[in-house]
Amino acid sequence: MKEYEWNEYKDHAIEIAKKAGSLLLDGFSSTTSISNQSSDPRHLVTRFDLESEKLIIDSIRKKYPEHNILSEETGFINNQSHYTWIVDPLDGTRNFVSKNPFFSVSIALLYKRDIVVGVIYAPVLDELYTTEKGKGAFLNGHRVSVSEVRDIKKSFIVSCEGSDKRITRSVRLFQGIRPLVIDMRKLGSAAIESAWVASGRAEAYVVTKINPWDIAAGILLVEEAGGRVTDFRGKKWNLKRSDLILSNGKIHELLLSIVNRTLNE
Ligand code: LIP
Repeated sequence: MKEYEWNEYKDHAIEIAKKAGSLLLDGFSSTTSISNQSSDPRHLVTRFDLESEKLIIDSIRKKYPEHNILSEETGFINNQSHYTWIVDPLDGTRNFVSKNPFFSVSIALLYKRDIVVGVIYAPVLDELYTTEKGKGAFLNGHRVSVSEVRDIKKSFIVSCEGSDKRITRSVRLFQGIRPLVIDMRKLGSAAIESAWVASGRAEAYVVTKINPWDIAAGILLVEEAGGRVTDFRGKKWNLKRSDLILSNGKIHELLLSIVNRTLNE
């Protein structure tokens, strides 16, 4: 695979993330109330999730009709390709509905088992995070890197329960980690939380049961920013691994042992 090809895919992901972001921005700014389109009241889906997803999927299908797409609301479109686009058309729907600006569009491209492109766009913040395998991580065109903090006591951690509805483990993780660090917060968008690790705003993101569309772009972003991503057993990410630590690398081993001690107590 030639390098310039990843670049072409990244440019396309940027173009559609920005278009989807501007659609979301219109919805966010409008005064009309936003209803849940899902029959399951625990799963929040607005018309903006669906419109953003349609825009992104239509655009990918037009340009790369032979590729697979895994998207939050539509599921898996399997064309038996080595390429799979992983899409969250609106990550942080709860924030969006509550008029909290921490929401984003997240688009990643998987080639075989490797994430090769990642784009996260937070339209209200006007922050565009981009990455391509082997080429570094960028925020609005400026290179970013993970933080240099090595001391857990000086670490700022972001966290969420992903799709873990029982939240027992995330409550225990808060009890186990929070007393040891500067602060531990939930921002409400996994993509933004991982982007914060990549850009050095947080030392780590600890998450249980996260779905691939929430995290795929963020994983490559953190790795390309010099960080480390593993599951709670220290194993490399794959589509089936959902309990994850994304960190600056320096506090990773210690955080792994704290997480395991806390959950196995
Ligand atoms: C959300 C995540 C958020 C997590 C939620 C949910 P959605 O994604 O990004 O951080 O706590 O459980 O998965 O559903 O808004 O795309």
